[in-house]
Amino acid sequence: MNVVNPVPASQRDAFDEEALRIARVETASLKAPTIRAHRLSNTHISHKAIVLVRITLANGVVGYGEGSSLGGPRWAEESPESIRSCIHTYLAPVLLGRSANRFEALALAMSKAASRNTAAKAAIESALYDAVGRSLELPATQLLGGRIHDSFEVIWALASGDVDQEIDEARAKFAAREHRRFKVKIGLSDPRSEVARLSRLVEALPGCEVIVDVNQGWTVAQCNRWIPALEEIGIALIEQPVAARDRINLARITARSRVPVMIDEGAFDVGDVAEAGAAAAGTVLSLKLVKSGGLMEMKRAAGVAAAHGMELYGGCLLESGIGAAAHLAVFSTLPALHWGTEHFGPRILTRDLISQGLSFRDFHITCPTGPGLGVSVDEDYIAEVADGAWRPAAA
Ligand code: MUC
Ligand code: MG
Repeated sequence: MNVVNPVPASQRDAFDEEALRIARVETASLKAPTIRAHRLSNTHISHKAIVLVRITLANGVVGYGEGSSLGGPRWAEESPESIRSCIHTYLAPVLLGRSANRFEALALAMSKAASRNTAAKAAIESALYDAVGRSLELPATQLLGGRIHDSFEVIWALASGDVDQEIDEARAKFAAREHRRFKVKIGLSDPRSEVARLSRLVEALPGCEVIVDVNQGWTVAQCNRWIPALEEIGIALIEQPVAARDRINLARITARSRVPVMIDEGAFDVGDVAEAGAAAAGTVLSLKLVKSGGLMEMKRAAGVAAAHGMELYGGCLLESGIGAAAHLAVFSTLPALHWGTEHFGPRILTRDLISQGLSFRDFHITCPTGPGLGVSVDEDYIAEVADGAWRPAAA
């Protein structure tokens, strides 16, 4: 049978790679204030340091990406300063002039130009998906396999360390039908007092689910002693209790615990995920762009974890609406995101960097549907909180 394409070849050629060439790569660094101090085992913040990437294509279309870090180089090796300098010195020069739609080739070029530096690479790749999606008038999800999910249950993190404040905060979120799952940051003080804090929280929040993130704060001995107490009070999930490098002990802890254990800082790239999966170091994986180094790579990490029977959790590093949208673009194309997502970052900022595109309703966050990442970036507010204005990278 002859298949006749009704569109003439000249019009079919609307997909113009010349128009999609990367003409400019710029970065800005921001200090966006948060609504309260956010305390983790190894750092605390009262403003969020953000690196933004703005990529302009030959057709004039602009895309945005976000590079996240926490407490400078504390949560992981990358800091706002290193993210910016890596982009300007090593990544932008291998991208400028090339077609932005060649996502895999550009990721390869970036991996040859710099090892790791995953937050920097993720920021760039987010901006590429945004710019290409906007150029083709397609949501980024369409370039990632197409959407399966429209929204996810969204977790809120309690991290002031003051239990009365945390109870009030959680009750207000629950009453507003914004959140009913809460992640509590522990590993900051002695485990006995933290278990008492958790016990009060669980009691004060009927109808809610409480999970904990130890951020590598416990020794193996502390895990053996205190995880049974977490189980007793009904904690639903335990995130990264021991040091990131210690997958052997994480596997032992996972095998002993009846509460599911999630690996976060201990698994960055797909190789880490494969090793963690094979060793059963955690039965849940936290997915983060800053760990995977890009949208496509995060999707691959999800596939590898799922092949090892791991459940998936939509992690964050307190990104604004720009970073949240990039994560949601990938999450919404995954067969399953068992634990929902914790992209509360847009709400921990006193004001988000986007003016529209995301909504929090009925305990869920709704995935954007517009072209590219589907969010409208608020350049005026960005200028207000910039501590390093937009700077172009040289070829
Ligand atoms: C982490 O380790 O998960 C994400 C949420 C939060 O409160 O801290 C971050 C980092
Ligand atoms: Mg974590």
